Amino acid sequence: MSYRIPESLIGEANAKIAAAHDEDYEALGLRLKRSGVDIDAVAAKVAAFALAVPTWGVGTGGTRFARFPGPGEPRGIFDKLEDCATIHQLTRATPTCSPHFPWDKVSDYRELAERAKSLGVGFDAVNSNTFQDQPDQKLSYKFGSLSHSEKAVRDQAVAHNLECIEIGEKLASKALTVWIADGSNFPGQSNLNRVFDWYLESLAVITARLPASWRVFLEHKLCEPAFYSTVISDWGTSLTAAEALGPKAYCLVDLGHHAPNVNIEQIVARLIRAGRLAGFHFNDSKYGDDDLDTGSIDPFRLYRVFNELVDASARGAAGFDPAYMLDQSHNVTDPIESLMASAMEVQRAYAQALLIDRAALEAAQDANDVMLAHRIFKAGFVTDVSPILAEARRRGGGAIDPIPVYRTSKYRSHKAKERPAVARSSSGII
Ligand code: AFD
Ligand code: MN
Ligand code: MN
Repeated sequence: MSYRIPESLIGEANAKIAAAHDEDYEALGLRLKRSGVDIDAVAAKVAAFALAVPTWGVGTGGTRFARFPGPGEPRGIFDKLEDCATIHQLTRATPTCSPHFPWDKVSDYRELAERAKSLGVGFDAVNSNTFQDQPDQKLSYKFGSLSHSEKAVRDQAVAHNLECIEIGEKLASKALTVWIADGSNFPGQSNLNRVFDWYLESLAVITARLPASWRVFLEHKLCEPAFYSTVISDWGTSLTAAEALGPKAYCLVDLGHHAPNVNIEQIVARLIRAGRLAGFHFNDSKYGDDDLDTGSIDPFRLYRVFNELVDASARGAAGFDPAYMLDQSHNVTDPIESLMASAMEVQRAYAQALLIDRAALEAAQDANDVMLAHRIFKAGFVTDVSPILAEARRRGGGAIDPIPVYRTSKYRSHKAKERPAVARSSSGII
């Protein structure tokens, strides 16, 4: 029997800090009431907020220099599901996980779907992988995949994406996320227009094969591993592609995939306006696509992004239905702890953005009262909403304070015994 954290442990841990938590929640409730905010309504919204965990995130990540695996790492998708379920069990924020193929391939998807169901998790978008060569692969992706100069390579990459859709259907997924590493390292290496045409040709075939209820998420990235140009480099290229591909194609925003200092929230606003925002890969960064824990470097940026999302939802923006996911690499922490902390940071930004007095903000903007507008805007960010997040978790059956409960359970040592180390796949490297 594989170890799961007993519900009684969560109950006991909650009981110990319940009185202090109630006091904090009540005090914050009174404070918010003075500004006309109903704390229970905010807690209900936070409780209803869901985001997906990437299956590749529960293993220890690595850089091109080294990988330092921890004990009890998941050995395959079934182990990864257990870890994803544990993150959800304690945080009640991550009811789904997002699989990546071929990393998460199994012989029986019905068994996988049933296992997920019994663990209380579902599947979010499926991710294709044409940025690596697999041992049994006929043609190499060294010089590209969906935008390769040779049709045979493009066809192979298209076929892989179609297989991902087929698998995704068996897992009740509703979207395919496509990130390609295609691009060039030398000026002149490829024609910047022809590669985009080839990409569009390939994506048109994939998009045409999507089931009726599915969407395709195009994930852009400015650089890496192609350091001179990437084929889908930015939101402008992504939007151009989505518009060419029709109503099923949307643009996914990974927070790490932009030039330094770019105003990501403005990109988000524009994509919402175009009705093409697919959703997010949340992470944080200081220098590039660092894949650091969400909210660990720049929580204010995350808050600014959520301001746009709450604004769009309040306005009832047409076609606004973003998918939320974490996408980060854990090199020096226990991935389960990092993913729990990050899920809570996303909820924090959401709760804070819900506190903004939008009518007052609009009035200050219209009156060109800059300082007042800024103060109203920032009011949510400077509020400690931790009691709201804790209350949302508690109401959902989760832990008031998840990380101490996780540590007390010794989940990782249990898994270290159950999961003897194996020769690893590269799925921890992102
Ligand atoms: C890489 C990319 C991108 C993508 C992930 C999984 O930078 O973030 O989502 O791989 O395919 O990290
Ligand atoms: Mn990503
Ligand atoms: Mn990335």
